[in-house]
Amino acid sequence: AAAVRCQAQAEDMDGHYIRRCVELARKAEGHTSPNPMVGCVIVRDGRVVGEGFHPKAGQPHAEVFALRDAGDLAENATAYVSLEPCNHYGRTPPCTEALINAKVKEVVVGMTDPNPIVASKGIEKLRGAGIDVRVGVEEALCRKLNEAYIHRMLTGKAFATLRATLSMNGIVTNQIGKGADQSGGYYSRLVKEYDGVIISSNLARMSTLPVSHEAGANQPLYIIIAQGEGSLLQIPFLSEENASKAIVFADSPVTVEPAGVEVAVLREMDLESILQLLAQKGLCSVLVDFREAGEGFVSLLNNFHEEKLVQKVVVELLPVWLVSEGLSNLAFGGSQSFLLKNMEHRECSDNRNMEAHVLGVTAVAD
Ligand code: AOF
Ligand code: ZN
Repeated sequence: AAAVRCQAQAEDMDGHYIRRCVELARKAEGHTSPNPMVGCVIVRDGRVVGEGFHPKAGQPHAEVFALRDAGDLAENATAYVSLEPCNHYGRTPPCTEALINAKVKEVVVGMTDPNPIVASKGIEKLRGAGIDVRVGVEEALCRKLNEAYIHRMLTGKAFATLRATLSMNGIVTNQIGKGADQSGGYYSRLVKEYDGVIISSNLARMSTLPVSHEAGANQPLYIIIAQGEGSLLQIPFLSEENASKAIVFADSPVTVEPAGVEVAVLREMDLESILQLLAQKGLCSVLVDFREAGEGFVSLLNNFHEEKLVQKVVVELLPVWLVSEGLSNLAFGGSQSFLLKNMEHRECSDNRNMEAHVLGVTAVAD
């Protein structure tokens, strides 16, 4: 019984330290692409002696920072890593070597690395060196952390999230919640988690685009879809200095102002090709922003479901009831809106089908 209890305790500790690895990894959220976010903790005699995370592609991996932090105390210690240690010479030398040289006794791995040049070879290498390796601790959490990286590795496409703002009566609007684009606002919080944001040329033509104002926050690449444009597209939110923060996908040649913005002319403007091209450029995740979406932009989503091109949907529900002309489900400009207040939500489950979770939202009319 004592042995069983002891093992249960060890498993608890494994989970505890891998959760800490994930927390550390997240410190670099938005900065690691095309690399994954990875965290590492070194524990000796029940005490944390080193911690580290991968800050940015090209820089050392999480294990290296944690081993440096631990120094000589890494000998005979247990290393916890949210992702399998690499076993290849990439931009940096293999982490398996660093762990072996540091003489750690055990390695606990959250999940194996889907990168075909790693894929379990790291684990084999460590085991071959006589290190005890446990794999698959808090695996679901580790997968969630790097869902975009994993998706790109397995499909060669960027992970796509659709976002839209809806009125209470379900009309897609071009507004974002008041203050939503301010530092810490919902939109800027969302944007900094993505490597890129796909927007319509209509939105790009508007004066300012919300970006994250937080110091050091990731600024995404703006991917502008220009269909049936004239010969000139002006993008007021960009200057020549930050022209590299955008790329235009157009269906015919177009001159872009400011100069210096990359333009890619695609004969067929489909979401699949766009997500492949973005993955090749090293983007793991993109947010598809629906504001000011015209018909061409909306048609990008034809077949997205069959082709499994979209992985997630995010909506922001505004406390307004919109009365739009002709009852279209897209409302811009001149529509009338009634402001509501005291919004509340609760999750309601359909008893016949437990998979269906419905969010019930109420708000008070003035
Ligand atoms: C680890 N620890 O912290 C990370 C790993 O170009 P490189 O040398 O940075 O290698 C990138 C690959 O290494 C990346 O695609 C992924 O397979 C792995 N990332 N591995 O052991 C880390 N970031
Ligand atoms: Zn590595």
